[in-house]
Amino acid sequence: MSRRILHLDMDAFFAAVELLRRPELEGKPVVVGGRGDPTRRGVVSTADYEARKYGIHSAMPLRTAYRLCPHAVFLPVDYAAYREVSERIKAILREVSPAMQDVGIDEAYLDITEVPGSAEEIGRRIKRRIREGTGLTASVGIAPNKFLAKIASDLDKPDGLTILTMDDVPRRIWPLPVRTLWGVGPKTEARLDEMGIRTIGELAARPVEGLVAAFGEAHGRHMHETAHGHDERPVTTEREPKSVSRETTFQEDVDDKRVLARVLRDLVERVGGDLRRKGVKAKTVGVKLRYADFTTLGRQTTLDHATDDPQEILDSVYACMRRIPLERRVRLIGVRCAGLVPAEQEAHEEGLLM
Ligand code: TTP
Ligand code: MG
Repeated sequence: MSRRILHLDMDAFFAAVELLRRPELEGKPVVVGGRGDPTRRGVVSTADYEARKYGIHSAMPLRTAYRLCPHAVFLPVDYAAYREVSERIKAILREVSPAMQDVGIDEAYLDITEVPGSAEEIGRRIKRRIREGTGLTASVGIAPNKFLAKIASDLDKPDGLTILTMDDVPRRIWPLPVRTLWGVGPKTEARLDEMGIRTIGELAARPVEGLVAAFGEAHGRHMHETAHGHDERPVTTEREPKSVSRETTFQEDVDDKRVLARVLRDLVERVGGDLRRKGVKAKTVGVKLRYADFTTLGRQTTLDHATDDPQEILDSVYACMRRIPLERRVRLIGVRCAGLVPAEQEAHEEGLLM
Protein backbone atom coordinates (compact mmCIF):
# COMPACT_ATOMS: atom_id res chain seq x y z
CA MET A 1 0.00 0.00 0.00
CA SER A 2 1.32 3.41 -0.83
CA ARG A 3 2.32 5.74 1.97
CA ARG A 4 0.84 9.10 2.81
CA ILE A 5 3.38 11.59 4.17
CA LEU A 6 2.64 15.08 5.40
CA HIS A 7 5.22 17.86 5.60
CA LEU A 8 4.46 20.96 7.60
CA ASP A 9 6.40 24.22 7.57
CA MET A 10 5.31 27.30 9.48
CA ASP A 11 5.04 30.58 7.57
CA ALA A 12 7.72 33.22 8.30
CA PHE A 13 8.01 31.49 11.64
CA PHE A 14 10.12 33.75 13.91
CA ALA A 15 8.47 36.86 12.46
CA ALA A 16 5.00 35.34 12.83
CA VAL A 17 5.61 34.61 16.53
CA GLU A 18 6.81 38.19 17.01
CA LEU A 19 3.70 39.56 15.28
CA LEU A 20 1.49 37.60 17.69
CA ARG A 21 2.72 39.68 20.61
CA ARG A 22 3.07 42.89 18.62
CA PRO A 23 -0.14 42.96 16.56
CA GLU A 24 0.45 46.65 15.80
CA LEU A 25 3.26 45.54 13.46
CA GLU A 26 0.86 43.56 11.27
CA GLY A 27 1.31 44.56 7.62
CA LYS A 28 4.67 46.23 8.24
CA PRO A 29 8.00 44.87 7.04
CA VAL A 30 9.46 42.98 10.02
CA VAL A 31 12.96 41.53 10.13
CA VAL A 32 14.10 39.19 12.91
CA GLY A 33 17.82 38.66 13.37
CA GLY A 34 20.78 38.95 15.73
CA ARG A 35 20.22 41.53 18.42
CA GLY A 36 17.69 43.37 16.29
CA ASP A 37 20.14 46.19 15.65
CA PRO A 38 21.00 46.59 11.95
CA THR A 39 24.10 48.65 12.79
CA ARG A 40 25.61 45.66 14.60
CA ARG A 41 26.96 42.43 13.19
CA GLY A 42 24.42 39.70 12.59
CA VAL A 43 22.31 38.04 9.94
CA VAL A 44 18.62 37.93 9.16
CA SER A 45 16.95 34.88 10.71
CA THR A 46 13.76 35.55 8.85
CA ALA A 47 11.62 38.34 7.49
CA ASP A 48 7.85 38.55 7.22
CA TYR A 49 6.26 38.42 3.77
CA GLU A 50 5.99 42.23 3.69
CA ALA A 51 9.77 42.61 4.18
CA ARG A 52 10.46 39.91 1.58
CA LYS A 53 8.96 42.23 -1.06
CA TYR A 54 12.12 44.34 -0.63
CA GLY A 55 14.33 41.35 -1.34
CA ILE A 56 15.16 40.66 2.31
CA HIS A 57 15.72 36.98 3.12
CA SER A 58 17.21 34.60 5.69
CA ALA A 59 21.01 34.60 6.13
CA MET A 60 21.43 38.08 4.64
CA PRO A 61 23.52 40.48 6.75
CA LEU A 62 21.31 42.79 8.82
CA ARG A 63 23.13 45.79 7.33
CA THR A 64 22.10 44.72 3.83
CA ALA A 65 18.51 44.28 4.96
CA TYR A 66 18.61 47.78 6.41
CA ARG A 67 19.91 49.18 3.13
CA LEU A 68 17.10 47.45 1.21
CA CYS A 69 14.40 48.65 3.58
CA PRO A 70 15.44 51.27 6.17
CA HIS A 71 11.88 51.63 7.52
CA ALA A 72 11.58 47.91 8.36
CA VAL A 73 11.11 46.99 12.01
CA PHE A 74 14.18 45.08 13.27
CA LEU A 75 13.66 42.71 16.19
CA PRO A 76 16.11 40.56 18.17
CA VAL A 77 15.90 36.78 18.05
CA ASP A 78 14.05 35.28 21.01
CA TYR A 79 14.61 31.54 20.66
CA ALA A 80 12.89 30.70 23.94
CA ALA A 81 9.64 32.14 22.62
CA TYR A 82 9.91 30.33 19.27
CA ARG A 83 10.83 27.04 20.89
CA GLU A 84 7.84 27.21 23.19
CA VAL A 85 5.49 27.69 20.22
CA SER A 86 7.38 25.02 18.27
CA GLU A 87 6.80 22.48 21.03
CA ARG A 88 3.06 23.18 21.00
CA ILE A 89 2.99 22.64 17.23
CA LYS A 90 4.88 19.34 17.52
CA ALA A 91 2.50 18.18 20.26
CA ILE A 92 -0.48 18.89 18.00
CA LEU A 93 1.13 16.86 15.22
CA ARG A 94 1.93 13.95 17.55
CA GLU A 95 -1.72 13.81 18.56
CA VAL A 96 -2.64 13.21 14.92
CA SER A 97 0.02 10.54 14.41
CA PRO A 98 2.86 9.39 16.67
CA ALA A 99 5.09 8.89 13.60
CA MET A 100 6.44 12.43 13.62
CA GLN A 101 9.91 13.44 12.50
CA ASP A 102 11.15 16.68 13.95
CA VAL A 103 13.35 18.32 11.32
CA GLY A 104 13.61 21.86 12.55
CA ILE A 105 12.12 24.45 14.81
CA ASP A 106 9.20 25.12 12.43
CA GLU A 107 9.14 21.97 10.33
CA ALA A 108 8.18 18.30 10.63
CA TYR A 109 7.18 15.20 8.70
CA LEU A 110 4.23 13.12 9.76
CA ASP A 111 3.40 9.67 8.46
CA ILE A 112 -0.39 9.78 8.12
CA THR A 113 -0.78 6.51 6.21
CA GLU A 114 -2.83 5.02 9.05
CA VAL A 115 -4.79 8.15 9.96
CA PRO A 116 -8.46 7.90 8.95
CA GLY A 117 -9.87 10.50 6.55
CA SER A 118 -8.84 11.94 3.20
CA ALA A 119 -5.53 13.77 2.79
CA GLU A 120 -7.45 17.01 2.40
CA GLU A 121 -9.45 16.46 5.62
CA ILE A 122 -6.32 15.65 7.62
CA GLY A 123 -4.43 18.61 6.17
CA ARG A 124 -7.24 21.03 6.96
CA ARG A 125 -7.69 19.61 10.44
CA ILE A 126 -4.01 20.04 11.29
CA LYS A 127 -3.89 23.58 9.95
CA ARG A 128 -7.02 24.47 11.94
CA ARG A 129 -5.68 22.96 15.17
CA ILE A 130 -2.42 24.84 14.80
CA ARG A 131 -4.24 28.10 14.15
CA GLU A 132 -6.46 27.54 17.20
CA GLY A 133 -3.58 26.40 19.38
CA THR A 134 -1.03 29.05 18.40
CA GLY A 135 -2.67 31.74 16.27
CA LEU A 136 -0.27 30.96 13.43
CA THR A 137 -0.56 29.74 9.84
CA ALA A 138 1.29 26.74 8.51
CA SER A 139 1.84 25.43 4.99
CA VAL A 140 1.20 21.75 4.50
CA GLY A 141 2.11 19.31 1.75
CA ILE A 142 0.81 15.76 1.49
CA ALA A 143 2.30 13.21 -0.91
CA PRO A 144 3.41 9.57 -1.21
CA ASN A 145 6.91 10.36 0.14
CA LYS A 146 9.02 12.89 2.04
CA PHE A 147 10.62 14.50 -1.00
CA LEU A 148 7.31 15.26 -2.69
CA ALA A 149 5.64 16.27 0.57
CA LYS A 150 8.39 18.77 1.31
CA ILE A 151 8.16 20.34 -2.13
CA ALA A 152 4.37 20.35 -1.88
CA SER A 153 4.37 22.32 1.38
CA ASP A 154 6.42 25.02 -0.34
CA LEU A 155 4.31 25.32 -3.50
CA ASP A 156 1.54 27.47 -2.08
CA LYS A 157 3.11 29.42 0.78
CA PRO A 158 1.86 31.06 2.97
CA ASP A 159 -1.12 29.22 4.47
CA GLY A 160 -0.99 26.56 1.75
CA LEU A 161 -2.34 23.04 1.50
CA THR A 162 -1.02 21.12 -1.49
CA ILE A 163 -1.68 17.47 -2.17
CA LEU A 164 0.47 15.72 -4.76
CA THR A 165 0.25 12.24 -6.24
CA MET A 166 2.78 10.52 -8.50
CA ASP A 167 0.65 11.64 -11.46
CA ASP A 168 1.40 15.28 -10.56
CA VAL A 169 5.16 14.84 -10.87
CA PRO A 170 5.46 15.91 -14.55
CA ARG A 171 3.28 19.00 -14.15
CA ARG A 172 4.27 20.24 -10.68
CA ILE A 173 7.80 18.91 -10.09
CA TRP A 174 9.48 18.82 -13.48
CA PRO A 175 9.37 22.60 -14.10
CA LEU A 176 11.29 23.24 -10.85
CA PRO A 177 15.03 23.97 -10.89
CA VAL A 178 17.37 21.03 -10.16
CA ARG A 179 18.56 22.85 -7.03
CA THR A 180 15.23 21.94 -5.41
CA LEU A 181 16.31 18.28 -5.36
CA TRP A 182 17.58 16.86 -2.12
CA GLY A 183 21.33 16.28 -2.63
CA VAL A 184 21.89 18.87 -5.36
CA GLY A 185 24.16 21.63 -4.08
CA PRO A 186 25.85 24.46 -5.98
CA LYS A 187 28.57 22.20 -7.40
CA THR A 188 26.21 19.58 -8.80
CA GLU A 189 23.97 22.33 -10.05
CA ALA A 190 26.85 23.91 -11.99
CA ARG A 191 27.85 20.55 -13.46
CA LEU A 192 24.26 19.79 -14.49
CA ASP A 193 24.06 23.23 -16.05
CA GLU A 194 27.11 22.40 -18.19
CA MET A 195 25.26 19.28 -19.32
CA GLY A 196 22.30 21.46 -20.33
CA ILE A 197 20.16 20.31 -17.42
CA ARG A 198 18.41 23.06 -15.51
CA THR A 199 15.02 21.67 -14.50
CA ILE A 200 14.10 18.46 -12.73
CA GLY A 201 12.24 17.45 -15.90
CA GLU A 202 15.39 17.82 -18.00
CA LEU A 203 17.16 15.65 -15.44
CA ALA A 204 14.39 13.05 -15.48
CA ALA A 205 14.62 12.84 -19.27
CA ARG A 206 18.27 11.73 -19.19
CA PRO A 207 19.12 8.02 -19.15
CA VAL A 208 20.38 6.97 -15.74
CA GLU A 209 23.63 5.65 -17.31
CA GLY A 210 24.71 9.16 -18.30
CA LEU A 211 24.12 10.49 -14.79
CA VAL A 212 26.02 7.59 -13.23
CA ALA A 213 28.92 8.24 -15.60
CA ALA A 214 29.02 11.92 -14.64
CA PHE A 215 28.28 11.72 -10.91
CA GLY A 216 29.09 8.19 -9.81
CA GLU A 217 26.83 5.25 -9.03
CA ALA A 218 25.17 6.42 -5.81
CA HIS A 219 24.70 10.09 -6.59
CA GLY A 220 23.71 9.56 -10.23
CA ARG A 221 21.17 6.90 -9.42
CA HIS A 222 19.79 8.89 -6.50
CA MET A 223 19.23 11.97 -8.66
CA HIS A 224 17.53 9.88 -11.31
CA GLU A 225 15.18 8.32 -8.74
CA THR A 226 14.20 11.61 -7.09
CA ALA A 227 13.75 13.38 -10.43
CA HIS A 228 11.07 10.77 -11.11
CA GLY A 229 9.47 11.53 -7.74
CA HIS A 230 10.69 8.39 -5.93
CA ASP A 231 11.95 8.57 -2.37
CA GLU A 232 11.94 5.64 0.05
CA ARG A 233 13.25 7.42 3.15
CA PRO A 234 11.12 6.54 6.16
CA VAL A 235 9.73 9.04 8.64
CA THR A 236 12.03 8.51 11.61
CA THR A 237 11.23 9.60 15.13
CA GLU A 238 14.85 9.97 16.25
CA ARG A 239 16.02 12.57 18.73
CA GLU A 240 17.85 15.83 18.08
CA PRO A 241 21.18 15.50 16.24
CA LYS A 242 24.47 15.78 18.13
CA SER A 243 26.16 17.66 15.34
CA VAL A 244 25.43 19.45 12.10
CA SER A 245 27.69 19.14 9.11
CA ARG A 246 27.96 19.92 5.42
CA GLU A 247 30.56 18.66 3.02
CA THR A 248 31.43 18.82 -0.65
CA THR A 249 33.24 16.35 -2.88
CA PHE A 250 34.90 18.12 -5.76
CA GLN A 251 34.27 16.98 -9.31
CA GLU A 252 38.01 17.39 -9.80
CA ASP A 253 40.59 17.40 -7.01
CA VAL A 254 41.54 20.89 -5.93
CA ASP A 255 44.84 22.45 -4.90
CA ASP A 256 43.90 26.11 -5.20
CA LYS A 257 43.59 27.58 -1.71
CA ARG A 258 41.28 30.29 -2.98
CA VAL A 259 38.85 27.67 -4.22
CA LEU A 260 38.99 25.91 -0.85
CA ALA A 261 38.40 29.20 0.96
CA ARG A 262 35.39 29.97 -1.23
CA VAL A 263 33.87 26.52 -0.75
CA LEU A 264 34.44 26.68 3.00
CA ARG A 265 32.63 30.00 3.12
CA ASP A 266 29.71 28.45 1.29
CA LEU A 267 29.63 25.41 3.60
CA VAL A 268 29.76 27.69 6.66
CA GLU A 269 26.79 29.66 5.32
CA ARG A 270 24.80 26.46 5.03
CA VAL A 271 25.86 25.02 8.39
CA GLY A 272 24.99 28.37 9.97
CA GLY A 273 21.54 28.19 8.39
CA ASP A 274 21.10 24.62 9.69
CA LEU A 275 22.01 25.71 13.21
CA ARG A 276 19.68 28.69 13.22
CA ARG A 277 16.83 26.67 11.75
CA LYS A 278 17.26 24.08 14.49
CA GLY A 279 17.48 26.81 17.12
CA VAL A 280 20.86 25.61 18.39
CA LYS A 281 24.35 27.06 18.66
CA ALA A 282 27.66 25.20 18.53
CA LYS A 283 30.68 25.30 20.81
CA THR A 284 32.88 23.12 18.61
CA VAL A 285 33.73 23.83 14.99
CA GLY A 286 35.64 21.33 12.90
CA VAL A 287 36.97 20.83 9.40
CA LYS A 288 37.20 17.51 7.61
CA LEU A 289 39.48 17.12 4.66
CA ARG A 290 40.07 14.18 2.36
CA TYR A 291 43.07 14.20 0.03
CA ALA A 292 43.04 12.79 -3.47
CA ASP A 293 44.57 9.55 -2.11
CA PHE A 294 41.60 9.22 0.26
CA THR A 295 43.57 9.89 3.46
CA THR A 296 41.22 11.82 5.63
CA LEU A 297 41.94 14.09 8.51
CA GLY A 298 40.04 16.41 10.76
CA ARG A 299 40.83 19.35 13.00
CA GLN A 300 38.50 20.98 15.43
CA THR A 301 38.47 23.88 17.77
CA THR A 302 36.31 24.61 20.78
CA LEU A 303 35.13 28.12 21.51
CA ASP A 304 34.54 29.58 24.96
CA HIS A 305 30.91 30.19 23.99
CA ALA A 306 28.38 28.74 21.57
CA THR A 307 27.75 30.47 18.27
CA ASP A 308 25.69 30.36 15.10
CA ASP A 309 27.35 33.40 13.60
CA PRO A 310 28.76 32.61 10.13
CA GLN A 311 31.74 34.96 10.54
CA GLU A 312 32.67 33.43 13.86
CA ILE A 313 32.30 29.91 12.49
CA LEU A 314 34.38 30.88 9.46
CA ASP A 315 37.14 32.30 11.67
CA SER A 316 37.26 28.97 13.54
CA VAL A 317 37.26 27.04 10.27
CA TYR A 318 40.22 29.06 9.01
CA ALA A 319 41.99 28.48 12.34
CA CYS A 320 41.53 24.73 11.79
CA MET A 321 42.74 25.02 8.20
CA ARG A 322 45.99 26.61 9.36
CA ARG A 323 46.69 23.35 11.20
CA ILE A 324 46.14 21.22 8.09
CA PRO A 325 48.99 20.69 5.63
CA LEU A 326 47.89 21.55 2.10
CA GLU A 327 50.67 20.15 -0.05
CA ARG A 328 48.41 17.53 -1.65
CA ARG A 329 45.32 17.85 -3.81
CA VAL A 330 41.99 17.83 -1.99
CA ARG A 331 39.08 15.61 -2.88
CA LEU A 332 36.54 16.50 -0.21
CA ILE A 333 36.12 19.22 2.32
CA GLY A 334 33.56 19.57 5.08
CA VAL A 335 32.54 21.71 8.03
CA ARG A 336 31.07 20.25 11.19
CA CYS A 337 29.56 21.97 14.21
CA ALA A 338 29.14 20.04 17.46
CA GLY A 339 28.71 20.71 21.13
CA LEU A 340 25.22 21.94 20.36
CA VAL A 341 23.22 23.85 22.93
CA PRO A 342 19.75 25.32 22.63
CA ALA A 343 20.19 28.88 21.36
CA GLU A 344 18.13 30.39 24.17
CA GLN A 345 20.35 28.80 26.81
CA GLU A 346 23.38 30.39 25.23
CA ALA A 347 21.60 33.74 24.97
CA HIS A 348 20.82 33.47 28.65
CA GLU A 349 24.45 32.84 29.54
CA GLU A 350 25.45 35.72 27.31
CA GLY A 351 22.99 37.94 29.17
CA LEU A 352 24.60 36.99 32.47
CA LEU A 353 28.00 37.95 31.15
CA MET A 354 26.95 41.42 30.08
P1 TTP B 1 12.10 28.61 7.20
O1 TTP B 1 10.93 27.68 7.30
O2 TTP B 1 13.12 28.35 6.15
O3 TTP B 1 11.58 30.11 6.94
P2 TTP B 1 10.29 30.84 7.52
O4 TTP B 1 9.45 29.95 8.34
O5 TTP B 1 10.74 32.09 8.21
O6 TTP B 1 9.54 31.30 6.21
P3 TTP B 1 8.70 30.39 5.18
O7 TTP B 1 7.32 30.94 5.22
O8 TTP B 1 9.37 30.60 3.87
O9 TTP B 1 8.78 28.99 5.67
O10 TTP B 1 12.86 28.67 8.58
C1 TTP B 1 12.18 28.59 9.82
C2 TTP B 1 12.82 29.52 10.82
O11 TTP B 1 14.20 29.17 10.99
C3 TTP B 1 12.80 30.98 10.40
O12 TTP B 1 11.61 31.65 10.80
C4 TTP B 1 14.03 31.52 11.08
C5 TTP B 1 14.97 30.34 11.17
N1 TTP B 1 16.02 30.45 10.15
C6 TTP B 1 17.20 31.11 10.49
O13 TTP B 1 17.35 31.56 11.63
N2 TTP B 1 18.20 31.22 9.55
C7 TTP B 1 18.07 30.74 8.28
O14 TTP B 1 19.00 30.88 7.45
C8 TTP B 1 16.84 30.06 7.94
C9 TTP B 1 16.64 29.52 6.54
C10 TTP B 1 15.85 29.96 8.89
MG1 MG C 1 8.93 28.08 7.65
